Amino acid sequence: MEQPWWKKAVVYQIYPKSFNDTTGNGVGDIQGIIEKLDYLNKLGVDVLWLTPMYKSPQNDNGYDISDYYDIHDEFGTMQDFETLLEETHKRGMKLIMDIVVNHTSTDHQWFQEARKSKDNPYRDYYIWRDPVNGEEPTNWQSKFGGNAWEYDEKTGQYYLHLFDVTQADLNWENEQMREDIYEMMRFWGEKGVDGFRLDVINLISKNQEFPNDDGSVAPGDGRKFYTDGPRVHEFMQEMNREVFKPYDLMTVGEMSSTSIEHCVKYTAPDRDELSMTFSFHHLKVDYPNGEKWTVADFDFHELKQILSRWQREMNAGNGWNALFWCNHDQPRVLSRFGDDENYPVESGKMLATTIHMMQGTPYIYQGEEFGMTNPKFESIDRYRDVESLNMHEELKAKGVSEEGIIEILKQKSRDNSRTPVQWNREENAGFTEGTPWIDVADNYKEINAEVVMNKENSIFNHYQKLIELRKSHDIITHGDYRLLVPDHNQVFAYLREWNGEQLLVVNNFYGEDTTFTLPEDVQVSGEADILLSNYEDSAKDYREISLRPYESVVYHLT
Ligand code: TEU
Repeated sequence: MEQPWWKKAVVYQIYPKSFNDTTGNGVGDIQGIIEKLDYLNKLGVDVLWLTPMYKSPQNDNGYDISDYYDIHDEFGTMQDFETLLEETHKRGMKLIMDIVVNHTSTDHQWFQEARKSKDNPYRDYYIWRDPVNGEEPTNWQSKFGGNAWEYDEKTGQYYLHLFDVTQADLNWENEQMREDIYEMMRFWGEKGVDGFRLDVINLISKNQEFPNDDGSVAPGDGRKFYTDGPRVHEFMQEMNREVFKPYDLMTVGEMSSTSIEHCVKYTAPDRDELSMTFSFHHLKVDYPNGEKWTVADFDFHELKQILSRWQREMNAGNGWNALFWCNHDQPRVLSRFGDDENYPVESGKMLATTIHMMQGTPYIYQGEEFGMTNPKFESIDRYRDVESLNMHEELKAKGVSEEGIIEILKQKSRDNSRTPVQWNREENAGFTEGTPWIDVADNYKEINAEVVMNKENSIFNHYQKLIELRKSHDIITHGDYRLLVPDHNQVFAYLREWNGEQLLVVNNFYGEDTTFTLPEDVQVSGEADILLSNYEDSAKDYREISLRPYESVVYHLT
């Protein structure tokens, strides 16, 4: 059977606001992306994903869209966008847009109409409920803090916002609203975009009874009433029929608190829903008891178990994973699961290998390819993210000290990944000639794309090789997966098997030496070649390996 092209592709995520500014206003723009297309081509990625660039008041950096048909002024014009698309295609790459259809900005014309009166034709495009005993209709919490319902004086009802109060949830029960959304998506399909990343798409179908949450997970959690909700698969199939199929689009759904069972359903080819899904369970291994807002080490065993389960069970169900460590909502992986001070190059490469040798479509987040780190901002005035600012207030109200809050934000804030891309040693790391909207990390003179590109055996080279390997070795795409030495306290090793070939991937996740012994029940065949390693002289004999700090080796056995 012919496989879809995106099964062998590697995607690069661009957060335009922090990518490259050509106008000097301190905010990245579309022309800035065009300037760097050759750089991206050199890296070897196949697809670019741009986070939202539509018109928006930018309360949540563009995830609050006020006009789906227009480009936000600071980023440029529709003409710029068309040029970007053309230039991307000229270089043999594809481009996917980020689309947010769980909610719109409250500045969107639909919401402006909807709030006017209860009988406005757009009223039902959103989710309105009467007060219950003079209070919020349910106790559900917003993901950015506080109750998820906002009272609107004019009509005396509450509207639902699972995120910021300026991000009103759309009512997917309304057929006309759905048709308007599909029409808008077709507009971008007509322009020639190659696909969509669908923001929190598994939250669009809400339990229509809107019950209170009894607090079994956390007080007022609410997630069980809208996560992978009652009609979500039906809506995905409808969207596929109306938009994805006719334009032959690649699609990746961002799935909040989902399950493997649902992700198999979203992505199994015979169900005609999505191409692949992002899930986040492996990025909660430093949330003790589910609590993100605390300083914590990560649980290495849990990390291995979660990634391995998703590898095995998605494969078994014919589903397809999007593979990633970083995005614009997550801290930098090098600071999180690696060692950004003592072993930045070794651990950066090791982490890349761990995820890129798995089955799925890998995503690289801007700056990851040359080892960007968390900026470690020491005071609240350097943070910009709405979630971080809200949490600062919430934690303060709970009595956490200012220093304590900063320690948490240094580890957990979404701004950790949103600082400007460090292009070179010049002022503001070459990102802007003006004042950047958020500070550049202090380490830009040592860690930047230019320095790294001029070094042999750099992290950048390592990413290039990983991308090439995926193209030249089908086993990476098709092979079965087996976790080895699950109880080892330092080593994350796995075996891929396909068509009489094997890949043995061995990673030391810590800064101390250790050894790996191939389990006796593993049947290995023939000769081993080292496909990739992060030390020059890794051991050829894979049966018993002494591993140095963060050492990572990929053996190909044929
Ligand atoms: O994120 C969805 C989401 O649930 C998160 O990863 C969120 O950032 C996290 O729960 C906060 O702790 C998507 C976008 O990627 C994010 O940037 C947006 O803010 C959010 O949706 C709302 O559109």
